[in-house]
Amino acid sequence: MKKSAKIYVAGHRGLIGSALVRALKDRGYKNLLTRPHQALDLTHQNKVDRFFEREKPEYVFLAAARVGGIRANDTYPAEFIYQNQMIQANVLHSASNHGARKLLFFSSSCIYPKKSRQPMKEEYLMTGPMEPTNEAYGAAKMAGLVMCQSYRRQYGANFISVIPANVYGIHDHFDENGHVLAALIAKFHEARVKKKKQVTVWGTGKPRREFFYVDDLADAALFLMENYDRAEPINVGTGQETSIRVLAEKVKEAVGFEGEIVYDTNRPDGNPRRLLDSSRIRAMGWRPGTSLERGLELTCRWYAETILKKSVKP
Ligand code: GFB
Repeated sequence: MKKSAKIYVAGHRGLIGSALVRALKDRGYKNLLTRPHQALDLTHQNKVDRFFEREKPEYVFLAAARVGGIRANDTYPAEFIYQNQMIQANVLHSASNHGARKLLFFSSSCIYPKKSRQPMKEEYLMTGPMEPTNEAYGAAKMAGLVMCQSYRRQYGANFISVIPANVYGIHDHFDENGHVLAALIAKFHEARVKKKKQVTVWGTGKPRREFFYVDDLADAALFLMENYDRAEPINVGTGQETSIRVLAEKVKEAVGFEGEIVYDTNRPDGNPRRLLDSSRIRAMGWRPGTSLERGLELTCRWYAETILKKSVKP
């Protein structure tokens, strides 16, 4: 990508999109194209197509999506499957119609089978049913991946798909509909400020996740935009697993909460394990740079400085 290339980041205010904009600006890309949701609703085919016709971006990062943690996925499956399919169908189709040179689609590690062998290699996709709590989102994210492959096969479009591990970081949703790490930061902060004695963590605490700091994902995405041109999706993660129990202890410590942790086993655990085999991107020379401790520190600091000050009153 030339520094002057016209690059569209779809979803630039979200967790992943905002990290991409930071990374692109840091590296001197000057011609970034973004549109807030109010200006361009990506679920509307005509609006999206007119936008691509007028702007003709050369490169597209498709980070716009309806996302959330286990509760949101489980509560709003219809919205998750509808909105995600609409967004990706419109953006991929218009990018192809209006001559984008390359597009990178963010899929999700929840597209792997619930009972997949671990660590999960790209070839294990579609070998078994998905975890029910995130099936609607996973089905949409699987369809997006197959759509990239189909446009490549029929039209020669250079569309690639990335499968990230559980992404976390600044600009995430810090509430009960958020992903576990952000949701726990919010819970522990609130408990500390309100001097509560207990924090309730959902499930058994036994599931394990591969937590991946969002700036590392943005770095990997830029690397793949420059270096990867294949139909096969590619995993990106840290290779490290952490149980929810250990995560909860780390968040408790990072936030400085001194009370007790209790587990609500009436809440779902979701996938028991979800560890990606990222050896393909590793073999290309890419490595993640942020430890979970460092990523947690950065995320907690951002949360305290931006969101907590406005929302929680002692
Ligand atoms: O990030 P998360 O919500 O979703 O993490 P997934 C869920 C795990 O954390 C479950 C436990 O084992 C929960 O029981 N957990 C404990 C909590 N306390 C909490 C809490 O307060 N909030 C939340 N959210 N979880 C995601 C999908 O699945 O995987 C996304 O929801 C995406 O769509 C991502 O695909 C990769 O890790 O289960």
